[in-house]
Amino acid sequence: FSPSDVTVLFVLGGPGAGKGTQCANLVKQYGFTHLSAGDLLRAEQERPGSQFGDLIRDYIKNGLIVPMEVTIQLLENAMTEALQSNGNATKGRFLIDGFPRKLDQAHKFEESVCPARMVLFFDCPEKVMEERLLERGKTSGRADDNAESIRKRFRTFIETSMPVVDYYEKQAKVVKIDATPTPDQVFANTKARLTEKFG
Ligand code: UP5
Ligand code: MG
Repeated sequence: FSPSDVTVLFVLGGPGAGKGTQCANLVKQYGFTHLSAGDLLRAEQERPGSQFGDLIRDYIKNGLIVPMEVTIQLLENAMTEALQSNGNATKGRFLIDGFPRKLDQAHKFEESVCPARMVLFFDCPEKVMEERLLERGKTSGRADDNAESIRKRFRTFIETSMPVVDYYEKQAKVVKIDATPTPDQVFANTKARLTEKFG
């Protein structure tokens, strides 16, 4: 597909900041196609015959960033599929959740797929994110919702992913939202900020 066929919003924030929760709200309100890079990687890990299963499992458990070729290919495939399959009901509008989380990914995606229109950044203190993830870990079955993996995810977020937010900040593309209130309150603030910016 051509970059002019699509509008992409990146949705960033630390582990457990509420990216997935708010993307679900945005889909209901505005009709986007929601693509979570983490969900796509987990699905690829489970896909019979995938050559990347073991690699993805290992990276996710250790909170490390899977080599970008894998993730970008999965995103591009999912975008192509969405554009072909839903009669383009969402008009090529995509929420890309949890990506890019390393500068090289950001550069590569913008070069080879398309530039992002804006970045929603859900800002949340570690203590709050840790509580949410440990609580979710009681039932999520996610291999990285345990104290040790959570610590590693936080470190990767600070060292590797925050520079991506700073990079887009310099381009004035970031809308930063406090992710600590209730999900409804966070969504209300998100809507207000989007209206402010785009009318
Ligand atoms: N919750 C949500 N909002 C709340 C609120 N306002 N108040 C109270 N509770 C709230 O929410 C997390 C939990 O908190 C839920 O129980 C929710 O009900 C509650 P969620 O909406 O799931 O938050 P989210 O930010 O989506 O958290 P997630 O755990 O998905 O974030 P991560 O960024 O850690 O996970 P992701 O799936 O994106 O990535 C996982 C791993 O995949 C990475 O660590 C990495 O190893 C790999 N990866 C790559 O290698 N490359 C990529 O490009 C992407 C991922
Ligand atoms: Mg998520």
